Amino acid sequence: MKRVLSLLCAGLLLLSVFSAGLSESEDDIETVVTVIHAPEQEHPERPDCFPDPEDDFIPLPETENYALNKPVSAGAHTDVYVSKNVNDGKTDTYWESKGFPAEMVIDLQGACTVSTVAVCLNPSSIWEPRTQEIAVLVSTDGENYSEAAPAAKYDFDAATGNRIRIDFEATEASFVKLVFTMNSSSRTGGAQAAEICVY
Ligand SMILES: [Ca+2]
Repeated sequence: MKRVLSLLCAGLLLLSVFSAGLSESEDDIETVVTVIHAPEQEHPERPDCFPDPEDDFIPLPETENYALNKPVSAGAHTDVYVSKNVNDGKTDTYWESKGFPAEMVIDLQGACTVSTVAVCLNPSSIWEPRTQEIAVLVSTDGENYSEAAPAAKYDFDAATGNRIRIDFEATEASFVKLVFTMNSSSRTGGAQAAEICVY
């Protein structure tokens, strides 16, 4: 019994010494916090040797894109490249028609004054340059269309954002129809558009 008590006392002594050492070392720790405020920066900055490729992109209007997420209708599509990809706001999804001519109708769901249509492809440079022939027609009732911009050939190039814009005289429209009649790409037999925007 005496031996047990001795061991217990020795244990308590060791524990108290250890605790004292621990609390002493905690007291020795100095906490140093340096607060660094980042400078006000509204735009990303890049060195001159890395020019922003978007500087050369064809500019699009900054006004509302009336076509975004509106109902669309088109003829047959290729593979998984369905018509609703054409105005989902993403340039990495696209519509591809099966053959020509290919019509794409966008229901603006109400009368809008429109004067620009933009057609975008994926801006990645793996999309090699191509030319597509496109006409723009407008309608207020979805049945009777008039030509806003006659069929013309437009060059798509990743160097300029892989997008084109078609400007025409401002007109009232509830429906905008694009008619594609040619695509120079050897990789497809149809029209291609990642986004069609209407301003
Ligand atoms: Ca898309």
